[in-house]
Amino acid sequence: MYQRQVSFDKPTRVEDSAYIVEGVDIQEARNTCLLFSPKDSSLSSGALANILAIFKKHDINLVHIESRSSLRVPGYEFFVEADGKSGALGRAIEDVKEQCSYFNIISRDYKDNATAVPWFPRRIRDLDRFANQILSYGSELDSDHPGFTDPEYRKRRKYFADIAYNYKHGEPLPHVDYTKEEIETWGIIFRNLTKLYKTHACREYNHVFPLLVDNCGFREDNIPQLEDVSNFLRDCTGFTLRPVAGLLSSRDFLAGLAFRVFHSTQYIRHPSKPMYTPEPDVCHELMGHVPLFADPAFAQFSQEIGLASLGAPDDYIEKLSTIFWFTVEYGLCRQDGELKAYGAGLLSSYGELEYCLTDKPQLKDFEPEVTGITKYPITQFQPLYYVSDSFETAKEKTIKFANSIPRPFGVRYNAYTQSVEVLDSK
Ligand code: HBI
Ligand code: NLE
Ligand code: FE
Repeated sequence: MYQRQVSFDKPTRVEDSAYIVEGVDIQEARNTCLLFSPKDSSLSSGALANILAIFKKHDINLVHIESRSSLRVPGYEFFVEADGKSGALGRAIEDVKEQCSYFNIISRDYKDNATAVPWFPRRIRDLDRFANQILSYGSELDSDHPGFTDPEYRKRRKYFADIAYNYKHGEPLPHVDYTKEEIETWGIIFRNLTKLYKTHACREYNHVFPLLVDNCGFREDNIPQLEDVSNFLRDCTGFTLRPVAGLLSSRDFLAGLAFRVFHSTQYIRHPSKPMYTPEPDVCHELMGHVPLFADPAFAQFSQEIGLASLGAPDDYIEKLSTIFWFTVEYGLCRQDGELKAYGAGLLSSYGELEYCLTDKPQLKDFEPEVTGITKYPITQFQPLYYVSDSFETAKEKTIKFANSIPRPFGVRYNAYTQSVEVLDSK
């Protein structure tokens, strides 16, 4: 993660047809959803039948169909998920489009099709599809990584990457027996951080932390299990954790948040650099992120960023992940006239937590439009932090920004079915 790269030696999964087999994504077409209104669908009752005949002619199965009256045009609107060979699907799409007054494609191949909207998960189970789309596998270390020349550490990283790679939604999170050395590293970080939280962490953090001590085994001599922590979070705000084998694309990582799912690493940083690491590790996820995902307002704020990202164009994903960086990762807030840290990257690094409240860094007020286009370094203490008054204000500002993202439909999360509903209007 010191440098993001795409190639890695990943195991190939063949038992499940949703995954890549011998380099061909046989489910590629299944990732394609279509949202359309047939012309004159208010006048002709056979509008859908005509469309279905076109799919039949091209040998395309529709594995999911929804219909509703359209708010955009007189008559009906349909949302379908198509399954078929991509060439045939392309031809079917051309034919169907001609019959429609409104037509949208949601596809993984959006880069080749200027009118398509990027694919996004609609059911929580769809997050399983990210498992094999990791930018760098957790065991690949760059030559400047402190563990690069440590074979034991590399072996351990491979172990963690493999257990996460094979995880599927609904399974218990893998239980890990940490080594004595790993627990010692955690202990050093735990001891130093807990000395700082009283004075440096925001009040919401300090409210939740003792609950994690009581309920999830947050102790100097114990690295908590993701399963226990995930169950605790589910009870607080419905957030859950998912193990992840490496770095996800920003698009995929943010999409998880729409479902209140946080992709979490499980390995620990190299023992030679406990006070700061640029990579997420189990200390960062548990000490940094977890306490605030237990806070209702913060959970909602995080989910809003996730929902805004679904189907958003690439340049807006960039802005949203920058907003994520300056809030969820490195945010400061003002409480009772004092500056406090709420960003996870600060709350998991005793080096940067101390530094961020000194007079060295520059401070600016959080404004999504400006914050979203700010450049930042990823391997050193931040030169600039953005300050918010509260999670509620940060959320309101972010929702307002999200509404400016061009997207031909709206989305709404249904917590009962853990799925995203695609709406024809915002
Ligand atoms: N992937 N596994 C993982 N963990 C992260 O913290 C993470 C990621 N991908 C992208 C990312 N963070 C951020 O840089 C933002 O782009 C969201
Ligand atoms: N710098 C953080 C730490 O040392 O815990 C991790 C940041 C991950 C984005
Ligand atoms: Fe993080």
